[in-house]
Amino acid sequence: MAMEIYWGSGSPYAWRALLALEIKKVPYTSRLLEFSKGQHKTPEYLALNPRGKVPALRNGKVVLAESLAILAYLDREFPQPPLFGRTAEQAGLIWKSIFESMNYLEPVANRVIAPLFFNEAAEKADDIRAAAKDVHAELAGMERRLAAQDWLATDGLSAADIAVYPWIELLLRAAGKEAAGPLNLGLLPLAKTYPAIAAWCDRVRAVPGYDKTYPPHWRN
Ligand SMILES: N[C@@H](CCC(=O)N[C@@H](CS)C(=O)NCC(=O)O)C(=O)O
Repeated sequence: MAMEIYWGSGSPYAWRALLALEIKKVPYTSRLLEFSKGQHKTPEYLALNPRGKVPALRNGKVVLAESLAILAYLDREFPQPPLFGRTAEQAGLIWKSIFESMNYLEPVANRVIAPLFFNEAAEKADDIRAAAKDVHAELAGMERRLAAQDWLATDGLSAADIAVYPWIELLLRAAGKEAAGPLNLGLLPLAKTYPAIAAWCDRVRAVPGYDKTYPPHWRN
C-alpha cells in the first residue's frame, strides 16, 4: 500500500508533510481528517498518534507523528531533492532557521492567529497587538535574509522553507479576517510590508504540486 498521510485542512504542521511529499514526488494516499467531526480523536487514529494531532504518516510498519520527524524520515527514505542540505554547514543553517521559527516566531504568531480564527479578537485585542510587535520583529529578520537570498536557509528550497511557510500563510489569513481590521496589524498587503517575504511566498507557491497541499477549506 502507498504511504498514507493523515492531515487536517489548515494545519501548518500537516501542510509541512504534504509539501515535503509533493517536493519529493512521493506517491501517497491522502487521509484528510475533519476536526469538526472529531476524526482525529477516533480509536483508529489514536492508535496511530495517541496525542490525536495531525499530521501522522504510515508507511508499511513505520508510523510517525510530529511534522519535523516526518520531514526527517522522508528525507532519509527519499533523499532527492535533499531537504536538510548537502553539507554540514547547510544542515546547521537549516536547523537554525527551523528552531528560530519554532522558538521565536510560532509562539507569537499563534497569539495573533488563534484569537482571530476562533472569534476572540475583541477580548484579546491587547495581547494580539503586543504579539504583533514581536511578529514584526521576526518578520523583519526574515525580510533581511530573503532580500539577500532566494530561500530561507541555503541556496535552495529546504526543510526550513517548508517548516516556516505555512505559518506565514496562516498569519496572512488571520490578518485578512474582518476582525483584524481595527487591530491595524500592519501585515497586509505583504508585497508592500515585506516584499522579499512576499516574493519568497510566490517561489514556494510555484513549487510543482503546491496546489495539492493548499488547505481545501480555504478555497471557499
Ligand atoms: N508538534 C506537532 C504539532 C501538531 C499539532 O498541534 N497539530 C494540530 C493541528 S495544527 C492538531 O492536530 N490539533 C488537534 C488537537 O490537538 O486536538 C507537529 O509538529 O506535528
